[in-house]
Amino acid sequence: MRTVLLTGFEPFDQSPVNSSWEAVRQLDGVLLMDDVRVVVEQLPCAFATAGVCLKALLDEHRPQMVIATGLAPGRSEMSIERVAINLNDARIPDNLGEQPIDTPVVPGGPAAYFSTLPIKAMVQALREAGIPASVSQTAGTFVCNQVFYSLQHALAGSTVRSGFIHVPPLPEQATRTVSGQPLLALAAQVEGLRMAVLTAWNTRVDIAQTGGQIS
Ligand code: PCA
Repeated sequence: MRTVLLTGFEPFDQSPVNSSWEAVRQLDGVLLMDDVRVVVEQLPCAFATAGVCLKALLDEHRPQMVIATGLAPGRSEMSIERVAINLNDARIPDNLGEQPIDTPVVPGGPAAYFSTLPIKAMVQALREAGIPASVSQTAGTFVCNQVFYSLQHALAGSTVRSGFIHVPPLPEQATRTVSGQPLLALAAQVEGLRMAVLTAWNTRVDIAQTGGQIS
């Protein structure tokens, strides 16, 4: 049996839920095909423990592909992240009260890593299914970026492909977000993640389609 590891985060910033965890937990044990199973795990939202926890999960599950996910409070689309940077700069404290400012994720590591997933094909598959999606050029500088960078660093040079997806808030989180902000229903998030995983698994060479921005 081959394994795809899918992670979501625990709640943070006083929110009672984290949409990334609510969505990924519904895919636990799903078979992508007869011999490919999705395994789901939750990561802590803390700089000191998230990366350590992720590395332990890589050792435990020995996955063939990894997709980490997190909540992006200000976004309305499934954001397929392109790049992880070697920088922590926290606007708010994490769940352990830590708030690093301008520290590296990995001292001496490369400035950045690209996703090794077919991000354009994933965006296209979601859009064709009517699920809002786009390529994102930044995963921020908080714990999600730290996990994304740690993931790419741990798997650099291996055959295991990996990347990160930010998901929008759920409708029940609306009171915590800017009024009028689009949200995305849980069912759409779950289906979007399932399609993203399946497309990533089945697509070895990404498609050439614009996903860029002017600024
Ligand atoms: N989102 C935060 C950290 C945990 C999460 O779900 C982020 O985007 O960094």
